[in-house]
Amino acid sequence: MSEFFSNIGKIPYEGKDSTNPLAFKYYNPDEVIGGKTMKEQLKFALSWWHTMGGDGTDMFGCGTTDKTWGESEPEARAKAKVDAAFEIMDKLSIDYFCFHDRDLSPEYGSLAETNEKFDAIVDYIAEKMAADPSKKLLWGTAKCFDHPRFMHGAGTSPSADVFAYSAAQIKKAIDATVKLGGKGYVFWGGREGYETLLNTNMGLELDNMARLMKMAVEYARSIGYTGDFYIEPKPKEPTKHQYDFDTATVLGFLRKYGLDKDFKMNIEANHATLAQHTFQHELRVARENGAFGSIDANQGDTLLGWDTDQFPTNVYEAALCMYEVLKAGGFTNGGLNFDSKARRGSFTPEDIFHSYIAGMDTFALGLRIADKLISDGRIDKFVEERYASWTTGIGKDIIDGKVGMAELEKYALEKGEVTESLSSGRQEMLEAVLNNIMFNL
Ligand code: XLS
Ligand code: NI
Ligand code: NI
Repeated sequence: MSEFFSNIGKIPYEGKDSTNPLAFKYYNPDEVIGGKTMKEQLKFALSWWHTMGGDGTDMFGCGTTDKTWGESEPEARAKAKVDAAFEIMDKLSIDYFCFHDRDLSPEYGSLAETNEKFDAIVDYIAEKMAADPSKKLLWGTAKCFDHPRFMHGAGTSPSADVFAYSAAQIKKAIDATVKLGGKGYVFWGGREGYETLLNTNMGLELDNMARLMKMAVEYARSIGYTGDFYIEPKPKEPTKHQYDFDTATVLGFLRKYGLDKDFKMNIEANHATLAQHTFQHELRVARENGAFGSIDANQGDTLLGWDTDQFPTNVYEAALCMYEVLKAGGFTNGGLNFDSKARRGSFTPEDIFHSYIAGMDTFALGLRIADKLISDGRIDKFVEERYASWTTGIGKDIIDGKVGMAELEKYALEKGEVTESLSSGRQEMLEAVLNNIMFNL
């Protein structure tokens, strides 16, 4: 088998003083941080669609980088992609990957033929994984948004035939996920949303989306799948109104349809900001609701209003993200998938490596800072003290359910003005504490 990146060797960890662009400065896979190795804490994953398929095409022009992997025929190319992906993962010390079915193998003439060719590639990946058990599938998903048949949605299509086709495609993607030992299956509502309510039966569409998810869970469990299902919230793009707007919206949906036991969140940084939330907000909402699952690591651009899927380099955001991950007890079935693409102008093969090194080092720094933030304790202690009134006296009585409206009225009347019970929120001081920890590594 030929080497695709013969000018690039295994990326070493050289530490923060290294100036070698093809070395990690902060990601030291076997170093223990917060009780686990960095490799176990971060669980980095390669995204098959951006890394193996994305050629820089945008709405103003064709691709700028060659992702044909030296093969013109689709079957040979799909195989070459597998070889190249394993080489990239190996050289970058990435253990996990994520795929859409069609990233692995494209559509052919009929669904039967498409499935047959897809199975062959999945078998080929299984062979490669058997030869190198360090390579694992983080999650799989089905690309039910690309082909024209999905123009009005998949599970939310007005056409029952499209719904059935989507179910067939998802069944196959679940089979592949299970076969490759994946512990996650993602539903990102590609075109599950609407453009105008003038043509939309919102109630039926949401009921149907839940029906499809329920069937998927039942099927997967019936073939022995024990992993998690994730919904990946996103507020808009491609449709104007995506149903899975943000974590809070998705939680309401899951609870309404009794799906909350099987589903967790796959939180993507750029989707959080598109919903006008911070990345940390989305992670916190998921964590507080026991629904934190996995992460799509990337970042948007504050000046642009779409999903730019940039490789993450914002250390501040990564630190606050990893703080939430550590507070959630770390990843279980989930991990950090780089749903990120090199900029269109970063078109050389080496840019794949530079991009991942930048993203991985950013999250390695984030982990180091978050661990320090927790062991330093100033922030957590401040928050604890801010809520101290809930641990004794009337606060404790409220929490213990010992008082109602009448008792609280009596208490307030006796107490008089309560403004003095408040203390400063000290936001600026806390931001300075975070900076102090960040730049004291
Ligand atoms: C698109 C989504 C997509 C999902 C997987 O915005 O991020 O890539 O992660 O379908
Ligand atoms: Ni994503
Ligand atoms: Ni996205």
